[in-house]
Amino acid sequence: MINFNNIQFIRSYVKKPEDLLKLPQVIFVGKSNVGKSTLINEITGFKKLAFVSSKPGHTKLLNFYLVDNKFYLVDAPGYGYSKSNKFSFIEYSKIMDSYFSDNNDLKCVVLLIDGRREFSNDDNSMIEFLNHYKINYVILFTKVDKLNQKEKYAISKRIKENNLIKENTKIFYSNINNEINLLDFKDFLSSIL
Ligand SMILES: Nc1nc2c(ncn2[C@@H]2O[C@H](COP(=O)(O)OP(=O)(O)OP(=O)(O)O)[C@@H](O)[C@H]2O)c(=O)[nH]1
Ligand SMILES: [Mg+2]
Repeated sequence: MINFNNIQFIRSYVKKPEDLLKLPQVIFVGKSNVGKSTLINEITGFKKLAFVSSKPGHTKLLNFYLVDNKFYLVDAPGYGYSKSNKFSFIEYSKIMDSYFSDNNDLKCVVLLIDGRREFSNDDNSMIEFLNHYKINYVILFTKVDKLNQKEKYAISKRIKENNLIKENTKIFYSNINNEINLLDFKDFLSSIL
């Protein structure tokens, strides 16, 4: 079992690091402001470990954390924020292409989607990319604490209607007010490493 509270920030990188231990990696990707950094803080129990911002586009580099000396958790920059943003799509693609290419340590991509929103074109491009390169991924819906029952039901409908998502894709939900929700997600991470 992994002790998620035993976590250490390694450093930020602009491309796939070459100076790390040979350990498995899990990366959190998704639209800017979806809650990637928040999720890192939630699962590790350290509220201020990864920088959370109410303004989109905060994380601009690949931030590596070492969890329990067993695997690296990677906080990726967000995509899809306004075109005028200083952090351009080109920069984003450069960082991510370098990260994904020939990365044998990558065990799983966690694609975060805001539970209140439809899949964006960028979300769908990411799913297509992951399917195309046969990269193992799961989907985690965030901000479900803001949803009522009907809106929660709409999520399952959206998954069914999105024909890019394979039938056996694992789906998780996060709710920052209820950590118990993340237990199955942590069990899943422990099981794939
Ligand atoms: N209510 C609620 N708010 C959340 C949740 N997850 C994240 N937030 C809020 O959403 C905002 C953005 O969260 P971040 O964790 O900084 O998002 P990010 O995906 O890391 O954003 P970038 O670094 O810009 O890509 C913050 O104000 C968080 O408090 C959630 O599950 N529920
Ligand atoms: Mg962030």
